[in-house]
Amino acid sequence: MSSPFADRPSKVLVLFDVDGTLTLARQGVTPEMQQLLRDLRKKVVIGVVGGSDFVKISEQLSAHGANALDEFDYFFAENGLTAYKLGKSLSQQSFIGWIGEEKYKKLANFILHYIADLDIPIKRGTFIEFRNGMINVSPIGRNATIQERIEFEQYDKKAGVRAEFVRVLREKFGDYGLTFSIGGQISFDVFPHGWDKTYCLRHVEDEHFDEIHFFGDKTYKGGNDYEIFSDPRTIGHTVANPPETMVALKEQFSL
Ligand code: M1P
Repeated sequence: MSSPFADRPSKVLVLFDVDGTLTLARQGVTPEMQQLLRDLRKKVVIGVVGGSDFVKISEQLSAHGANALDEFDYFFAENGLTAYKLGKSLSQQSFIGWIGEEKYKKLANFILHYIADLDIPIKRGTFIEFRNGMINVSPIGRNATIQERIEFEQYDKKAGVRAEFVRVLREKFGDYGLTFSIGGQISFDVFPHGWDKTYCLRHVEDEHFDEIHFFGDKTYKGGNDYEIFSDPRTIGHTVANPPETMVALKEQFSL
């Protein structure tokens, strides 16, 4: 069968993280980035792989009248646990199906007790966000505003609230087979070992790309881009923010 990407001059896939790479954290894509990605797509196959859920990522990338699903060849939310190829759904994974109600209840109860006892400057709402393929845990709560997020991130750099929380969970639930990944500003993701961003690579195997590039900002050990960045199947690129991504793309792909 011929590839749906036969129109691209190179058999190359370029995958992008979202927050900190294509957009600022939880914000929309700029028109300049959108245009650059459209130019890149004329040359190679492009995809996005974010830790967030589908609704949030598509909100961020659907800016300026665009429909995010139409702008990317591959669209991977929750690390690829929710996956689309050319706008068509490939598959979904179930965290609760994997962990089971009893074990999840113990984990959720422990997390909520731990947060209740945390003395941090402010708390908002939604401390556990239950997703298809993972849970996301936030000590301040996911209802924090953009400003409250920024302040929490600064506070957490010194206080290490999330690092200590994750340490305790790893110790307490060591036999659960879970990965705890601090990827954003106010929270961390919890999912089974192997359900990190490398998970999405299984969805592209059938296209036998010559090269798979990955651009991300949290590519250091412990960051949620680390596994896919250092995977032998990818060529990893570290960027600090969206403007740096644009410079790197222009250089790498002569745009
Ligand atoms: O994409 C990185 C992370 O973005 C969000 O993190 P936070 O709300 O802490 O900034 C979350 O959606 C998280 O799941 C994701 O990994």
